[in-house]
This record gives sequence, structure tokens and C-alpha cells, in this order.
Amino acid sequence: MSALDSAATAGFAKRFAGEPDGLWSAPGRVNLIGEHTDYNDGFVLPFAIDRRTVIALGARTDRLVRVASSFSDEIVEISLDELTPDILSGWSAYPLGVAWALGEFGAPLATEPGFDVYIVSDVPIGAGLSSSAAIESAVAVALNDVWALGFDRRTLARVGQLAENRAVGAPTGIMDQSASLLGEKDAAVFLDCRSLESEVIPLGFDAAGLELLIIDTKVSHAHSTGGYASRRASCELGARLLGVDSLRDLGVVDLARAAELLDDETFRRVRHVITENQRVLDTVRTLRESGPAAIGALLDASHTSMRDDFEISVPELDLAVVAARGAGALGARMTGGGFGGAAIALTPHELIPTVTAAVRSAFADAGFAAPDTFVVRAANGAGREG
Ligand code: GAF
Repeated sequence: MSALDSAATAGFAKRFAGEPDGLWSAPGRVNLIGEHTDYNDGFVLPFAIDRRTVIALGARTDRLVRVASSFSDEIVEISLDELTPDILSGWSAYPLGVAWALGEFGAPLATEPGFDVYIVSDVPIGAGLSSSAAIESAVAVALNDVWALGFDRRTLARVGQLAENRAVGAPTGIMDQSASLLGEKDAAVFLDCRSLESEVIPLGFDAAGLELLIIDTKVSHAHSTGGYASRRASCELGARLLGVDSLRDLGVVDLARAAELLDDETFRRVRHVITENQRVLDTVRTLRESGPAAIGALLDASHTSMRDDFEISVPELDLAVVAARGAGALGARMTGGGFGGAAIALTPHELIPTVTAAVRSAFADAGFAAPDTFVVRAANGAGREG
């Protein structure tokens, strides 16, 4: 039993004075490439990471739901009869939102038993590594088992996304929950966000002597406010003005026409999405044909596009990328929704201390708060523990 498993079992016993029906877990994710493409029906290439949320969950004989976690002293209680997204708030909106969203996808919520759930996690919060999708996915697989719903993983990803959109209020896409549910060890998930078809792409980092270093800038961000929604709105505006259902329907050949028809800002938002979709396809091809050491330039180009065209980077992320590259990383980019969070640096194993020291010293010189740095490995997706 892992330390998180033991903590989940002990926490459940302490808060609810009983034993759970079982333990379920789901990982956070890092996105290798393909940013702000998911809600444009495009391509993404994330992977599930070796940081997980574990939940202990037990069905009850009545209709009550109680949720508790290691990150809060409160126990939130609600009856399944009262569960609507509008009354949910705070951290409990993630697990409770999933219970509600399962009903929207056809689970017979009116007749299901309530449940107690206790949540622990070592996915850093606010680092852009999808601590929220990890909670949603763990609860989704657990209730799918306990309520015997029989939903497949693609559907559970859509359930998690609906919970995030309606209960949490963040207008996010399908990438994070898909990575958390579909991830496999040492591989990335190549997802077509239009068809929801996915393919597992071996990363080959070990064989190439490479690591993926996370540089968490500690600059906090939230996708339920401001910038994320405005970028999404720009993309929708661009698609409408260009006469397509979504930006997925456009390719690099359409950029000249886009430049003529759109104002400068909308054009740059559109250009990011079009070129980022192409970079995802190029990254998958390069991984297959030449291996991971050859994808550095694509990571760099992705960052430049997010900094200059999509304008979702911050000075800390830009500095992390420049310092990591300068110290020997093969490629680096901000990852996730932006406006804070983390950067990734594809780094030869033996250079991890050098790159880490260079980033730390650059942050100190710039007067920025010290970042957190750690390596992540691609791990399996959500499931029952043990
Ligand atoms: C956040 C969202 F949750 C994802 O859906 C995705 O849009 C990402 O930002 C940007 O690529 O993680």
C-alpha cells in the first residue's frame, strides 16, 4: 500500500468512523504540447504523471453524500436530492460536480445510494498539473464502479469536463480529464479532441537519457476567471468570422486569408491555434521517426507562440524557459492554461542539477520567488487501487 493509500484509508476512518468500499486513484497530467487547442476541436499530447489523487469511498444506505479531504478540515454534506451545480462551491465542487454530471450522462441519480468520500493528493495545486482533473477522474471511476454504471473512459472524461464547466465554472476543454483517465506508463496520449479518438504514443525518454523537468513558478492562476475565457472567446470569434465550425477546420494554408479578414489580435490568437495543432502533429511524427531528443525545437516554438500570439505567458514562465534552454535543456515551454503555473524543460538526465541551478539563480537575480522544480514520469491513468 502506498503512503497516499494509507493516508486515504486512515483519513476515511477518522472522519467517517468506518471502512470504505475501496480506494481509487487518478493522476495529474502535464501537457507535452498542444495548448488551447482542445476547445478548438484540435489535437493535444499530454501525459499522466506520477503524482496522484487517491480517494477512499464507501456507499451509504441513505441519500446523503459527505466529502472530506486532507486539504480542509470541513466535511461538506449534501443530499443527492439537492445536488445541482449552482449550489456547489469551493474544493467540494469537484467531487460533488462529478456526482451531478454522471446524472446528466444518464446515471439514475434519483435511485443511487449516497456515499462518503475522503480525498488525499500529492498533485501540486495551482501548478498547472491538473490537480482538479485528478480529483474529478478519481471520483468518476469510483462512482462508475460503486454505482455499476458501465461508462467507458471517454464518457467519464466528458463527465469530468462537464463538472468543471458547470460546477466549478471554468470553461475548459477535454484534455486534462482525458489524460488522467487514458494515460499509460512511459507514454503520451495523442487525442483528437473532435472525435475523441486517442492513441498512446511511447515517449522513449528513458532510452534517450531524457527527463521532463517541471518548473513551477508558483505564480497562481485560475481558469474560472478572466484570461482563459477571453482567449476561448477570441478563438470562437475567429472561427465565426472565417466561416468554420471551429479553428480545427483551418490549416497553415488559411493563414493568409485569416490575416486579411481578422483584426490583429484575433489573427494572432487564431495563428497560435492553427500552428499549435500542426506542432502537435509534427511532434507525434518526430517522436515516432526520430525519438524525443528531436522535439526540442517544437517545444520552443510552442512557447514563442503562446508568449507572442496567444499572450498567456508571464515573465516568470519566460525566464524559466530561457534559463533552462541556456543551461542545456533541449526544449522548453510553458504548459497548461497559462497566466502562471509551470514550464516544462526536456532535459538530458545528467543536466538536471545544472538546469535546476540555472533556473533558481535566474529567478533570484530577477527578484522572483523561488520556483519548485521536480522531474515527472509518465504514469498510468485512473483506476482502482490494489
Ligand atoms: C487548461 C484546461 F483545463 C484545458 O482544457 C486546456 O484548455 C489547457 O488549459 C490549455 O491547453 O488546463
